[in-house]
Amino acid sequence: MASAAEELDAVVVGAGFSGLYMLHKLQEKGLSVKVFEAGAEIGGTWYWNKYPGARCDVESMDYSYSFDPELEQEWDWTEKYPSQPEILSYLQHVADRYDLRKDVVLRTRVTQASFDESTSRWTVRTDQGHEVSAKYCIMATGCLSKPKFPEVPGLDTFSGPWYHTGLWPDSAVDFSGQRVGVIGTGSSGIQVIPFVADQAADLTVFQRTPNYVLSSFNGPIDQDRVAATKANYRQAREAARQSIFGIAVDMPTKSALEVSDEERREVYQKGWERGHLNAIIQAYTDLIFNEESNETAAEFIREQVRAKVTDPATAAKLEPRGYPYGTKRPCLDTRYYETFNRESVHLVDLREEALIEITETGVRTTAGEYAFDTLVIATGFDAMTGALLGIDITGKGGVSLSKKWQDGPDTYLGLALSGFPNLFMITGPGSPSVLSNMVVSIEQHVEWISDLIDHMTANGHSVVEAEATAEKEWTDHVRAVGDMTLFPKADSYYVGANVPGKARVLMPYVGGVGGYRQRCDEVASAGYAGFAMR
Ligand code: FAD
Ligand code: N01
Repeated sequence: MASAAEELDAVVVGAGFSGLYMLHKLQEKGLSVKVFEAGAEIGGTWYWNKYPGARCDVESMDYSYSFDPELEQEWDWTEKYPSQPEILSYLQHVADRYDLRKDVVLRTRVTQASFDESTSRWTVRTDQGHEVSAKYCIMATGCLSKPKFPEVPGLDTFSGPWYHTGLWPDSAVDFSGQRVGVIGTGSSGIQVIPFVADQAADLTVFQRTPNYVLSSFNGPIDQDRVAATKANYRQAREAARQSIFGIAVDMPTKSALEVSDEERREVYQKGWERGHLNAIIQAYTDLIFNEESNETAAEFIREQVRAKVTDPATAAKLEPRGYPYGTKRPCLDTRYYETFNRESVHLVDLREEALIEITETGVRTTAGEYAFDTLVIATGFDAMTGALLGIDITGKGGVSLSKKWQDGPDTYLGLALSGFPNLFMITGPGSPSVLSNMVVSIEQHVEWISDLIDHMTANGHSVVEAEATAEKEWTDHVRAVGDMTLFPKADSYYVGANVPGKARVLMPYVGGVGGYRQRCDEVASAGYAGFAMR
């Protein structure tokens, strides 16, 4: 006889920044909660992406939880931009400090979640045979957690080892003396390439689209900055919460076309030397709205590439062109462009010779074959919807999420879905998510969901569901705001273009984290307008 499903108040899927904080909030309420995590350790992104060179490109003092002033005072970051091991140990500290691990089930992937209309509860099943019944189902599955592989055939035939940056093994990989091929030059590729080059006998980089890569000027954290921030952390956090990208910067007041070439160059140069993701894109009011303005910043960055790369032909291939700056996620590097000055490093431009297949011995393009001992796959993720659609989720009337989202992900505030009561997403499509300092967005989502649960408890409600009209209005708004910008112009993962067959719609909300927060607060103050409760 099948045993009865375990009854819980809430199931959380994923134990990264989102799932851990959600768990903490639910534990504080005294609710029974289980977190299922596919990985062998907590940490999410910072557990899986252990490739050499992996680090954050939001400054450590900003890329951290703000919910407990004691936590932010007691933790000491060592670098301006924290490395993957440092962020992972921070999250491990958080898990231990708030006694979170007791409710986390590791090495367990949720495969199915279905809403039972007769009981108004979610039944959640895992690949380890769990079946639990929960009132709330909270997806903290991550925007960049489902790895994407090159669409060409043959990876399974390659005779040497290969590593996807997003599935890096726990033990160190030694590239010494090897011929290595790296496919992909997004944020992961540009981070791993210099470190592979340090060890490999020979490295070939396969680039399909050159990226806009700014220098990070990373180094030991500035202790004056630490002291100043710790003395004023509340104001700093508030400024981040009200900002556009979750990072407080001085807001621009002028168009890039309003100032002289000389003044603009000076501003971009200062931005460049600041080593900050937003220093150039937020230097003028119109860089993400106006192509002509954008081109001034794009050309400034191309000049830096030409200055750094000694071989003009290689520099020309590395110069980012064909899409506006900032419309694919820009990168911050450590020695990326300089790496191409090494004799052992070669660049293959896949716009000149297309990738055909991976073979037993290497990689074949339309121009010929390249032999390798090891491959590094840095081809990114099925972003924003991939992890959610990786679970067989069915709502009211047995309608699946994949059917609901066949033309693109409609959501209410990126947090909830009509037809899927009591299910919430953290950093779902339709929220600022990947366009923000994600910890700022994550905290806002978790706190908003937590408040909604309190509201339901206080009012004796057991079911909450986004109304279809509210969902449509929000989704239309997300797309309308997106269409005012240059974002739809690039074939980015923001629009699903990196995954063949995926609906092409701009998934993150580009209206800014401050404006988004205000809208969420208004919805809550209006008694959760756009939600039906009973
Ligand atoms: P994740 O950290 O992705 O955690 C989600 C977890 O859910 C994963 O552990 C996954 O295993 C688990 N999961 C998914 N599906 C299932 C399932 N079906 N069953 C069980 N478990 C499941 N953001 C920034 O703001 N700044 C940065 O500088 C930055 N750098 C990044 C660098 C890298 C290499 C990557 C990949 C992302 C980076 N990001 C950055 C984005 C980063 O993902 C977020 O900042 C943040 O860590 C997301 O936390 P999360 O908990 O929402 O998701
Ligand atoms: O993935 P990506 P990522 N054949 O999608 C190429 C965060 N992150 O893992 O641009 C050949 O950006 C693809 O080419 P193209 C951050 O949010 C942050 O690097 O599609 N090439 C591209 O060059 C980031 O944005 C950090 O033409 C193929 C690359 O692979 C997000 O995670 C570090 C291909 C994929 O780039 C994802 O970054 C790491 C194919 N079939 C990650 N398919 C920080 O620094 C794809 N490519 C904070």
